Amino acid sequence: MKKSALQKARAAYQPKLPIVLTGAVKAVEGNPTESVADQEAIRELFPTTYGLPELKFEKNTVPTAGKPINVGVILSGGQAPGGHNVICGLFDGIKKIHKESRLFGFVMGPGGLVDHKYMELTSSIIDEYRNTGGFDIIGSGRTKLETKEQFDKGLEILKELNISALVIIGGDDSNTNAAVLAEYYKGIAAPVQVIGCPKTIDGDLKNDLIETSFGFDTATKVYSEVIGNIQRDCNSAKKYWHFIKLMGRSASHIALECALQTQPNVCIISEEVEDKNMTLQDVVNQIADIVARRAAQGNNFGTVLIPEGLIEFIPAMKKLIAELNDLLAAKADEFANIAEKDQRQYIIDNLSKENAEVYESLPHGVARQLSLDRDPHGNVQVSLIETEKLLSEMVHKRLEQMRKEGAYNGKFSALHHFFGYEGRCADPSNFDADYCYALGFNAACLINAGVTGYMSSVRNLTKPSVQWVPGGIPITMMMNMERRHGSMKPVIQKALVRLDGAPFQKFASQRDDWAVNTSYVYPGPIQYFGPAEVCDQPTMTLRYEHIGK
Ligand code: FBP
Repeated sequence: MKKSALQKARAAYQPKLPIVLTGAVKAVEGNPTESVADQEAIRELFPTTYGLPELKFEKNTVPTAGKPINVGVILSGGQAPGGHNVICGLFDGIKKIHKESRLFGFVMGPGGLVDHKYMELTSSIIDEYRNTGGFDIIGSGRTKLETKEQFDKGLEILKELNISALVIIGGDDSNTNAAVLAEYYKGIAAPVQVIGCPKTIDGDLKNDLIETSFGFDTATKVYSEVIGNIQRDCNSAKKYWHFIKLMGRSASHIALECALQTQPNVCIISEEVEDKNMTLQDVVNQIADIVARRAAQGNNFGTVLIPEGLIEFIPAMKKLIAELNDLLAAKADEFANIAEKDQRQYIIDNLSKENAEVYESLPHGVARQLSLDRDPHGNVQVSLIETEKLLSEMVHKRLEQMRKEGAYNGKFSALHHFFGYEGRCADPSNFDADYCYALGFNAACLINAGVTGYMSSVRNLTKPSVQWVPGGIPITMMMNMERRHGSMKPVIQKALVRLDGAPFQKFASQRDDWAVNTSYVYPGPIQYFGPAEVCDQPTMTLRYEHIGK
């Protein structure tokens, strides 16, 4: 395969491990844990893996002799930069335990485990993928592991390959599955440990012990570079308003981080919209007011960042989606047999009066999207809803109304962008290259420590990577009960943007200035070689959350 010059140079990069992981380690147990909420229900569902202690690795003075182990690995869900390095770290970690250890990758996601599709990852394959973006080494998929049949089918191949540990690299839903699988295997005394790794560009899989999910750093840097470029174009031509939707599913972490990096004129934060009980029209009016204020100064251009999950956070929409989820789960077969042209009316007839009115008021495209298939985990596929176009059309209408009232006298020409897929497979930044390698290597240490139902955790991330703190946290600790597909299920609680958190507070204290004055920042592309202040900075979210600056 032909390689670019950067690919060749990057292949030689040696990710830096936390110093603790460079020699023999011992696992030190902390206090027993509790789930974040619904303790009784979670304890009952996870009788053997609930309440386990946190683990921290420390240097061991006595080197321990390891035995060869066979390990399986799965990439699950959306791509995130650095996934290959998790696998490389895991490979190097198990080889360090014993040189005859072997790594098997299940292909195209969790479905590979169930369908017995796998490949052995040898050192020559691994070396091709060091420090590269993408998940193409084994592919990824969104199959949800949830039934006993799937678990038993998986166990057959694990036994056949003599695999004693499975590492699932995924987001909140996939790690929920990892916890359920760990509990099932432990419950039936099957000799397979299950370890999770925190992946997602969305940045919503985090807590005190998982400071960030991998991929968020690189993806937000890629989006910020492009937003910066657009801002420079927009400040040069001075004739367009750019409406930029950013991936991130429900949470607005990506939009917020990009706003902190680029200082746009407007950035909507879904969590704030919900907190202030805003309607879609309120959001539109807020943007239109800023457009009008800038127009009054002769500036008929600007940028608006929109988190892709916005629609779900508008309280009226949230109620509608909740009822739709239940309705579509309960009447799935009936709905599937209704002709497409009649589906809209069917939904209106079956919703409560209040929600039917909201549904009817939506543009047809958006309404249709809300009634289409959920992903296998029951999520509305928000990336397919064209919120950026919806908002700009509504802003246009509002501005025409303001013009009639004498409150606006400008030109409004909008362009639309959606950034998501552009950043998910970028070559990992130095931060993600190191973090992912450490997460994978640390997963090997958790396997060696004999635990199951744990997530690989590497902390202290605002410090240089050699000072990072490796360990593990029981996945059940992150769980609560939520309604999915019409019934209550144990799931990892999503970390949304906290309005009292330092990143949002920082943004809120500056946004009025950014709205009217043109204060754009141009971050430029990710740099892999050069001074640490250019190449090794973590995200602003991480910096504000952990060191306040
Ligand atoms: P996960 O990491 O949770 O799998 O999702 C990442 C993500 O990029 C979301 O931001 C986005 O909404 C979704 O995947 C898009 O899904 P798909 O890749 O199936 O189009």
